[in-house]
Amino acid sequence: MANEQLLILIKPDGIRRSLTGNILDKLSQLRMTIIGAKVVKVSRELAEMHYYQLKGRPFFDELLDYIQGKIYGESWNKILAFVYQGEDAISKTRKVTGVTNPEEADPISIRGAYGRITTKGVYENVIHCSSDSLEAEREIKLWFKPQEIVKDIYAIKRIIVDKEEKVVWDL
Ligand code: DAT
Ligand code: MG
Repeated sequence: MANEQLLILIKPDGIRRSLTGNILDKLSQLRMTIIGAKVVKVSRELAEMHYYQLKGRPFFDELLDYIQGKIYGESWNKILAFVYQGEDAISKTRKVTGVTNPEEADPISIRGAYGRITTKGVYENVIHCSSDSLEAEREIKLWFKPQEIVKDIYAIKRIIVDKEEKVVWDL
C-alpha cells in the first residue's frame, strides 16, 4: 500500500447546497489526514488549467462556468480545496466519490447521493478528486503553494524575486 496525497475540491454546487459537512463526513470514514485546506475564488485561467485535458469537448465552456460558480451568480463563486493524504488515498476516495455521471454513480457515493444533471446537461457532481498520483501531483502544485501544505510532499526550490527569497515547487 502506498501513502498517497490527492486534491479534493468541493465544487460551487456543493457549497451552495450546504453539503460541505455531509461530504467531509463521508470522506472522514476513509481515515485520511488533511494536509492543506482553503477557500478559493476560481479564475477562468485556473479553471482552464485544471481541466486542460477536456479542452475541445462540447461541454468545456459550461464546465468552466460551473467550476467558477458563474452559473449561480456572485454569491457562490467559490470552492473549497483540500489536500488529503493516506494509504491508497486515491482509489479509496474515487470509490466513495462515485463515477463522473451522478445519475450512474452508486447511490450511496457522494456523487450518487448529492449530484444531479441540470436541464442544460451540466454534471453537477459536487466534488472533484484526482484520479491517479501523477494527476494529483499536477493538481496539488497548481492549486497550492508549498507553504500552504503542512507536510513536505514534493521537491521545492528557493528563488529570488525582487530581492526576496520565495519557496516554489521544483517542477
Ligand atoms: P472526474 O471528475 O470523474 O475525474 P473527468 O475528469 O472525466 O471526470 O471530467 C471532469 C469533469 O467534467 C466531471 O467531473 C464533469 C465534467 N464532465 C465530464 N464528462 C462530461 C459529460 N459527458 N457531460 C458533461 N460534463 C462532463
Ligand atoms: Mg478527472
